[in-house]
Amino acid sequence: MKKLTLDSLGWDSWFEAQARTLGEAEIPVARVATVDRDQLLLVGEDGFFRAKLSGKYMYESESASERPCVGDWVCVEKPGLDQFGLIHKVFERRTCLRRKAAGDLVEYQMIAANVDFVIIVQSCHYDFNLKRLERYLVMVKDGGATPLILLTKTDLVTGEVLADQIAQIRNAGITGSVATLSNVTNDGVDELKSILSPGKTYCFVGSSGVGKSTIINSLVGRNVLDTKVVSGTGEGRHTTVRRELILLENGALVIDNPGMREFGVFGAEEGIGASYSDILAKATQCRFRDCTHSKEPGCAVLKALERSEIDAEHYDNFIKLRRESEYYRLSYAEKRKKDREFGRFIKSVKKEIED
Ligand SMILES: Nc1nc2c(ncn2[C@@H]2O[C@H](COP(=O)(O)OP(=O)(O)OP(=O)(O)O)[C@@H](O)[C@H]2O)c(=O)[nH]1
Ligand SMILES: [Mg+2]
Ligand SMILES: [Zn+2]
Repeated sequence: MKKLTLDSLGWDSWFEAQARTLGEAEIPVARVATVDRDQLLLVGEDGFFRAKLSGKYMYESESASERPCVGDWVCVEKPGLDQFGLIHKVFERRTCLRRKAAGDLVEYQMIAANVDFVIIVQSCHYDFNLKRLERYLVMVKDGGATPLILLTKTDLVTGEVLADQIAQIRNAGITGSVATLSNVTNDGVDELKSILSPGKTYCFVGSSGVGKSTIINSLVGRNVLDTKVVSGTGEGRHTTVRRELILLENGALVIDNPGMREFGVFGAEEGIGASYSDILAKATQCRFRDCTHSKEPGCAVLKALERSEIDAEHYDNFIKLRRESEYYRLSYAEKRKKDREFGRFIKSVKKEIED
């Protein structure tokens, strides 16, 4: 592998200024390419290598959002060849992409750090949704990156449908750049390539199955990422499971992401699924599909609770978390409608995209 420079990996004066305050002349730094539980893949001047968090860092970092995520810059000690590097510090992020974490109204889940542009991908075939697009725009703005909108699968719709979707975006007052492409006919792929600059980081987000990994494979020119055929309605099944930083030939850096349904709420429900699989398994046997498992007749969860097949405290936590997640969704919807502050926020987002 040819020698990389830190600049080519996205290092800039923002990080340089932090490095100087650390007071050491030669601090080995690297960028996080992938996080796999407690193991990380880093990329530095000598290429890719594995690392872990130092015990001290683990101990001192109080919240999950302080832990390194893809795109972060870290200080890392490299004990020797074939050994894990040890991460001592995570640099303050210049920008980030984040969403509300499960069951917590304050904590955020980091999606990616230090991204310059977030490419919001929607497929014009079944996936296009203006409200969701606006929510993505708000999320991108919140983290300080610049949004780019990309409509995929143009081969599956007529020109009229596509034109109508673009008109809907414009009528909503969103004036930023909207790119369109088809991975089948390759229409628009070169145009997308031409807007990616060396040393800049582009993070792809959007629902599962819209073609994020397919585009990145096409940009790389090789199948570096898994993709999977989706059902007739375009519904995906979460082929990508990991966030990953990839270096393109032209020097641009791209981050692939697993599909997101609705951030915030989705984050919460994902968390519920992982920790409460026993309750969710029972819930499939409830009489009503929209059972809240609190009072309904024929509720299999309540029955299991009565028989002590489910722990009472575990059940209480589940209900509490569910309520918080619903509360969050409601408050979000209400904000959208009533809160004038939020209206102004949306306007400032749109203004920012115009500028
Ligand atoms: N017709 C058509 N199919 C496409 C296009 N782009 C991608 N696909 C297909 O859509 C399916 C899903 O593509 P992926 O790239 O795996 O989607 P993804 O967004 O990475 O999905 P997740 O990893 O689950 O988030 C694959 O079968 C692709 O071949 C396109 O422009 N047109
Ligand atoms: Mg994918
Ligand atoms: Zn129930």
